[in-house]
Amino acid sequence: MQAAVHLPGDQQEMTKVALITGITGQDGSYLAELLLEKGYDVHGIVRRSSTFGTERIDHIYKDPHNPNARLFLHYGDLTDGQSITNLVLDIEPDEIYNLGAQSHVRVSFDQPAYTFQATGGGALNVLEAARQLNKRKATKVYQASSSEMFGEVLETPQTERTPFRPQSPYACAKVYAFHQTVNYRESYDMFAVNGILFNHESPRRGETFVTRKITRAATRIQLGLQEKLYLGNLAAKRDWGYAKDYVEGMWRMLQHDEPDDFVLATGETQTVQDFADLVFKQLELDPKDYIEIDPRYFRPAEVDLLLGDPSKASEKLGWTASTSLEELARLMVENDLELARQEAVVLSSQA
Ligand code: NDP
Ligand code: GDR
Repeated sequence: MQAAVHLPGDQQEMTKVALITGITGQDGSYLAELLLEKGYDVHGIVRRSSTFGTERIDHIYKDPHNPNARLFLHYGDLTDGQSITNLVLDIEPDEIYNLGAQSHVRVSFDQPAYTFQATGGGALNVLEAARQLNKRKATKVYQASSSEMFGEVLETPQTERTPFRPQSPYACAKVYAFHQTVNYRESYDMFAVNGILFNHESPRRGETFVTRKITRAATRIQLGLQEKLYLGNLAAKRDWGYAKDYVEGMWRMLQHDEPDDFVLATGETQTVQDFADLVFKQLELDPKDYIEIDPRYFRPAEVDLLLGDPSKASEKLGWTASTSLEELARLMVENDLELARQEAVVLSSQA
């Protein structure tokens, strides 16, 4: 489907405009690719830092002086509400995807206040900016809500109706953002939706999340670059899918005829140990020889089991997670094996 709308009365086509917060992250990079493929102009908000943090989107970025450029980056920060409002009013996006967040659950215990400001308050800043824009132009908002909001296990599988019992500062901030999204939808008649996404991974996953930590370590171990892999709770169960499938679901939520909240999940759950076994097996290594437990990676509170029911998204959006965990692990292993090979070449050239 192309992102062009026909104006009544003439044949002029308008290109749709999207704004993505968190565009430099895993999901932001896949979503930007998807929207560019669909013909959107894509704007992204990036944080200023002393080094570039745009590795995940460098391959789709063109110099803005290039007449074919359709991806535009702007400095901003979710904690700076005025900067978000200014950008939204300047860009006038048709669709806003709020993916920016301090997204690491373990880190949120170390930085609870900042996590709230970025992950909770940031969402409010985006909604408020959209409300201002809505006075002159309709815009839609996607809020990146999370299965972490379910927290303590009250029922499985978890659905859009399962109550929230958050168990980390991150999850509490996401619950706040979830409710504000519903509140803005109902109070101001806005098209604002929550995607309640279960864990989704990829070769672009941040290296301190457990799946990528495992694929990076196992591939480095195979090439003799690392001896051990230190992990925390191996018994935790997660419903893991492929990020590329999930960004398609985000887009479909904003194309639905009415704003609503949707779970995206695979409907299957595995332990961290299972995922490690799968990866080490693909590399013909025995995980028992390499994995050790380091209590530093335990969390003050742990979400023991996440298992999502994606049937509402399947029925109403025609969305399903199409990549198996085995395939996902293979994609990640292939990518990380190549990175490890490159590292080995550099090291041997220095020897
Ligand atoms: P990442 O951690 O990979 O990316 C987070 C993005 O947010 C980065 O672009 C980061 O910028 C940006 N960001 C962080 N703080 C701020 C800030 N103060 N102002 C502006 N931008 C900021 O996350 P994912 O791509 O994995 O996840 C995307 C969203 O979906 C997040 O909100 C996450 O909480 C949520 N989510 C993720 C799930 C998953 O399994 N991946 C599941 C459910 C929800 P920088 O690059 O500069 O750090
Ligand atoms: P999660 O992802 O907390 O579910 O949040 P993460 O990969 O960090 O942890 C998954 C499970 O693995 C256990 N674990 C470890 N985790 C990490 N990071 N490092 C370890 O060494 C380790 N050992 C065991 C954890 O205890 C946990 O049970 C992710 C993020 O993307 C959130 O932003 C998102 O909202 C949720 O997924 C859904």
